[in-house]
Amino acid sequence: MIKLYGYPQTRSARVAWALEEVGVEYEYSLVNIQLGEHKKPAFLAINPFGKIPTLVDGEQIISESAAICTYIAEKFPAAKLIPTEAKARAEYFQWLFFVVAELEVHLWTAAKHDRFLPEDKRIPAVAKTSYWEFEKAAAVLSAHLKNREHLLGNQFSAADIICVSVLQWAHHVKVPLDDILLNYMNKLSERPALARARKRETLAP
Ligand SMILES: N[C@@H](CCC(=O)N[C@@H](CS)C(=O)NCC(=O)O)C(=O)O
Repeated sequence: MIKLYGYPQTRSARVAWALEEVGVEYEYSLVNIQLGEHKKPAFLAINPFGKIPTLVDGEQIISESAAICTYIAEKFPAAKLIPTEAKARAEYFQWLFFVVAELEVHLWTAAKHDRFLPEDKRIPAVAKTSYWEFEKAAAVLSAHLKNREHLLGNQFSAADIICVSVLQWAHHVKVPLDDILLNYMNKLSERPALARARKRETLAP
């Protein structure tokens, strides 16, 4: 059975969401990052990078939430979380990489320089510039979503899971989002699979 290593309110929520969308049974293994379990030998033997989410499917061990969600989308094609036709797939990967490499990276850099790095490594100006970079990428995303319900138009995809998760994070830390982005985020956040994923993470032993 597929096993997801995760912790509530982290990037593992994206993977739980994708798993719930495809409707597969999976085991949820809680890695308590507050207690540093992700840096202990038992978990490092699974993912030497010591990061969650990590997915184990038989012999296959996968990290990186965008790669994991894409793997799930490919493995369970009936859920249609990734297109099959070449042009639509190119669009899927374009937006997925945009979200990870042009949007999320700036939020994460800002968050690190705001509060996660050791104090002597934080540079307030880097945080400020990163929020500015995030806003620039968010404006591109907003223009794309102006007349679209999803990143790929009519089709909900795993790229939306990653994108909505990044916007939820931005919203949570009070980064302003325009109405187009808020509507997109709020609408897709109503999907029942996300509610099931959150419940599953909260109930994890
Ligand atoms: N790019 C990775 C980031 C993974 C990541 O940084 N996960 C965080 C939780 S959201 C983590 O494991 N943090 C613990 C640490 O870095 O020590 C992904 O998208 O999966």
